Amino acid sequence: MSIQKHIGTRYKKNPIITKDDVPYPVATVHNAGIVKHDGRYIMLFRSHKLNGRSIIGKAESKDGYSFTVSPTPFLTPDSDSLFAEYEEHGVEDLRISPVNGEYLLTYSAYSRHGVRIALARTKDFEKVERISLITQADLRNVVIFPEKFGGRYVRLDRPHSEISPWSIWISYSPDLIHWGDSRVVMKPVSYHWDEMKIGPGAPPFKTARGWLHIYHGVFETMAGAIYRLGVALHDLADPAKIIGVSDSWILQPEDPWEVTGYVPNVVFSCGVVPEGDGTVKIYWGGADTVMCVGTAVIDDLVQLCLSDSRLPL
Ligand code: BMA
Repeated sequence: MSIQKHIGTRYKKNPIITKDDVPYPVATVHNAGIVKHDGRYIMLFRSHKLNGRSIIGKAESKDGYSFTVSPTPFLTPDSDSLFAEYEEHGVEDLRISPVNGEYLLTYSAYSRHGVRIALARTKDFEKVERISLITQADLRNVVIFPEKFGGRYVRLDRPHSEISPWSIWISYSPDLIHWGDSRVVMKPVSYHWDEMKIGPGAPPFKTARGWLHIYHGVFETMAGAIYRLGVALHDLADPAKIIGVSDSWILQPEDPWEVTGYVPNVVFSCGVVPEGDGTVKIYWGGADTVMCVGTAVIDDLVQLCLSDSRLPL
């Protein structure tokens, strides 16, 4: 994945899912959360409907490369609870975190009131239960760590600000409903590939050296914004502490379906799958239009954070 040349490989048969693989009318397939559940890869992807609003579809695979899309969407805006008012303009960019024997789903809920994050849970990817709206507007890109720390759930999030470039924060909760103790953990760097804004990407996963987090960073050019992926390592015991952040991006738009599409020059990840052989499958949306995958060696990503690190703040 010309990831810094020697780190990672793009899958040769990208893109792995396009709108033509979806059995209901959609304009795009992108920004998917993914986990391995009962030996199968379950992907929950975002699609723009033909009215421009987003819904979440489901796809399954035995090998992580070849996916079959379910005949009906997995999650559409709610119609009859408090969630309905806040999801009226669509649901987007879902992340999946396995915690305590269930999967926590965080997704952007769009409405006339702005964008906020909704939290739902599932055990089997058949039944979904909405739990709570866990942020106010304007905030999105919430990823929950797969373990609790000191009895509390921990998330990375990304508030919007008119005063400071949009940055990555951490927040804690005893019950998945009330969140607080928030503080900033990582900021964009001026005149750098991520100088405009950064945000959480895939839920972090555990390595021997720390929690590895693939995030996105944005650079504004005269021809529009470029979305790239970067990598950061959080302390195993205290995820608010960042041990290292790679100075270089690990993936940038290069393939034709990343450079051109619904939104040009975007690679955006909401999910990765660490494998038992020391590699990680990284999934990303290309140009907000198609889904792609690549692999990297986990140790190489860790080393990048440790040996070529920029300051997190
Ligand atoms: C961000 C989000 C993502 C999207 C990206 C590029 O602000 O809306 O869902 O992939 O922009 O368009």
